[in-house]
Amino acid sequence: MATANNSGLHAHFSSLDQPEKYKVGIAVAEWNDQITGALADGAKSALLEAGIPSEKILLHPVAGSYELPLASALLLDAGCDAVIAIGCLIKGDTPHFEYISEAVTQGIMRLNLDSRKPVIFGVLTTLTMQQALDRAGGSLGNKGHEAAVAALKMLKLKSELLG
Ligand code: RBF
Repeated sequence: MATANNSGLHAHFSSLDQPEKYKVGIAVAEWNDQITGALADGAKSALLEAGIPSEKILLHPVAGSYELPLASALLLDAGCDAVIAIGCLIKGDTPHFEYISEAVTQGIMRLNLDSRKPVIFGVLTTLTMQQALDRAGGSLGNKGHEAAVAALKMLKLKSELLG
């Protein structure tokens, strides 16, 4: 069952050392832009709160969620230390939802392992618009903000392990 706070996701995050040295990309799908805009705002504010300078946050729109893996790869090529991929897939009457969800999930995971850089899955896959609204600043918080916190945690882990 969904809860407002999924067991203290943020509980053990202490701040990133030297946040000013990091460049972070945000790729945002334009499909369902009422949702993805709110998620991107949440992600950006989490990065700013952590001390990443605004000029080092590269926010780029793409048409839809299917484009997120390539856009994320290009942002890594452009020197980003981490990328947050933001989209919103809402299940319709045809199987597109399953095809796109599967492709994006696999594409983003592959990028993580191939690049050894965090590429965070900030894609809502919901059955209804209301479920998406609840997770984009509504009753269940802002999953874009949580996605950015996940990116910060991975950058911290990488710096602790590898310097
Ligand atoms: N992109 C999304 O980000 N969310 C959607 O809910 C979504 N629904 C789509 C439904 C159909 C039938 C199609 C053909 C595309 C949809 N897309 C959606 C766009 C998709 O991610 C991609 O931008 C386009 O297929 C172009 O490659």
